[in-house]
Amino acid sequence: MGVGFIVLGSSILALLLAGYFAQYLLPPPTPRILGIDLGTTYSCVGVYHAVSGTVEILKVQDGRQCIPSVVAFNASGVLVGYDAVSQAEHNPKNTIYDSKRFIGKTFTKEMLSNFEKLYPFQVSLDDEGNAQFQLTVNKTSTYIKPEKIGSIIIQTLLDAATRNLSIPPQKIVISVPAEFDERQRNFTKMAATSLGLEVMRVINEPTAAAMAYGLHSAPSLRYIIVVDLGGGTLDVSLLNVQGGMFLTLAMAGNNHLGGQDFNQRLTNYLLDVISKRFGQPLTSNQDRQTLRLQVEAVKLELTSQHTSNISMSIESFEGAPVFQENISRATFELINADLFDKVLEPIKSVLDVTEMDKEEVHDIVLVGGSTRIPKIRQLIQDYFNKDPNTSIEPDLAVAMGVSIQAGIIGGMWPLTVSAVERQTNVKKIHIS
Ligand SMILES: *[C@@H]1O[C@H](CO)[C@@H](O)[C@H](O)[C@H]1NC(C)=O
Ligand SMILES: *[C@@H]1O[C@H](CO)[C@@H](O)[C@H](O)[C@H]1NC(C)=O
Ligand SMILES: *[C@@H]1O[C@H](CO)[C@@H](O)[C@H](O)[C@H]1NC(C)=O
Ligand SMILES: *[C@@H]1O[C@H](CO)[C@@H](O)[C@H](O)[C@H]1NC(C)=O
Ligand SMILES: *[C@@H]1O[C@H](CO)[C@@H](O)[C@H](O)[C@H]1NC(C)=O
Ligand SMILES: *[C@@H]1O[C@H](CO)[C@@H](O)[C@H](O)[C@H]1NC(C)=O
Ligand SMILES: CC(=O)N[C@H]1CO[C@H](CO)[C@@H](O)[C@@H]1O
Repeated sequence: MGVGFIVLGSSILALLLAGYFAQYLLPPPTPRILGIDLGTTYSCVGVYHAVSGTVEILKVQDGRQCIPSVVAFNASGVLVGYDAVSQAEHNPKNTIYDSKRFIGKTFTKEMLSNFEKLYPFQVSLDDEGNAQFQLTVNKTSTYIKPEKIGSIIIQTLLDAATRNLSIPPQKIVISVPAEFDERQRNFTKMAATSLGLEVMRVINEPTAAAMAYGLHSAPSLRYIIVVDLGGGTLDVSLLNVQGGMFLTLAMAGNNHLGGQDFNQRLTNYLLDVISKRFGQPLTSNQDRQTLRLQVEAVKLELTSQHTSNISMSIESFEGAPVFQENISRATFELINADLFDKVLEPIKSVLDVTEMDKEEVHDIVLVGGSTRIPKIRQLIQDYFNKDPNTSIEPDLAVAMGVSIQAGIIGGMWPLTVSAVERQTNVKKIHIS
């Protein structure tokens, strides 16, 4: 088991270290380098503890580990994470999300009209073609750059770490998508260096996920496929690792496939049921919002249960009737069947371009909340005829991996293992 591997190797060392610290009456060292996963939808921070040999993902807001990568501005100040999300509906123009999609990239004027359709906030371009978000707060218009949004999120993670470790950390390791070019990596770094932090290393997210499973200490050459299925995008990377050196061999992805699409299918299905049952369509935004929230809850429940149910009173209909519907996992799978099948496409394409057989892949690492969906796991498992690595929470795998890298760089890692990446010029294949 992946976790077993890490725990076993390091627990022996933990014993040695514990003995060492006891012998010299030293307290265990406080982790000094943070691992930061600055994600498109969620961001998390972790530390590696030398003595216990464990990674701890810190609690950031209200006891929750990861926070939404959302920053909002209003006349009282700046709101981050859950605080920003909870007021988003009332302040859509000044609530910025998805800023990672803009960081370090340049755009043309033609692309702006696209953003107008996609986002409630306003995106404009500076003289160099960098994106900036236009805010209207305190009756004045200001611009804020994507890297500044990144800084605000990192500051929030840093504050949580300072509270937890009681000394302000000054060094971090940060992860970025494998497809980020040098400029995107530089701008991501800047988000941290502008806070006075030293960025010890920038690592690729798939590499981090593989490290979470201890694959950097694999004794011989291994081929790894990392499947990252989040809220709106699917990213697949084929890596190999030998002697702690990671190499990205191929990348493919679909920028329009993820949890939101599965929710939309279920929402549409239920809107249809409502129309038929009550003889009128559901048009009220308020009721649709209630339905959408319940759909998300149903999707989550169906990852562990075989049935789930919706129950809501439809306020906009005469007499506010109750709508109750049981939804089976089979129904959810049926209405999403074609979308689920699409998960295999980029997997096949990374194997195609590298002329590899699926039998040659040693490990399949699943990342991103949507890989919890049992049918998706099963499709991947059937395709490879092998169990994927799932023992680590798919939302935390990247954060755990960067924290391990931070531990290695900080010399906290038991036994000297190394983990480095060789940069390659592999181009991502886009599938839609
Ligand atoms: C997961 O990863 C480890 C490597 O740490 C590997 O040995 C194991 O067989 C993998 N597969 C599963 C299903 O856990
Ligand atoms: C800004 O948002 C916070 C959180 O929603 C709220 O408590 C505060 O009243 C808002 N300030 C203004 C001036 O609207
Ligand atoms: C708006 O003005 C208030 C009071 O001057 C200030 O506290 C707040 O930070 C300002 N908001 C922003 C986003 O600049
Ligand atoms: C640090 O965070 C961990 C995990 O969230 C928690 O168990 C621990 O109690 C925290 N320590 C302090 C001093 O806040
Ligand atoms: C990235 O930053 C480095 C050092 O700060 C600089 O030398 C390099 O030119 C930058 N590259 C790009 C593409 O911005
Ligand atoms: C849903 O299932 C429960 C019991 O499992 C049943 O009592 C209820 O009538 C069902 N509702 C519908 C709308 O089928
Ligand atoms: C998601 C949801 O609403 N689930 C409910 C289904 O019905 C049972 C009892 O009938 C509730 O306990 C669940 O909360």
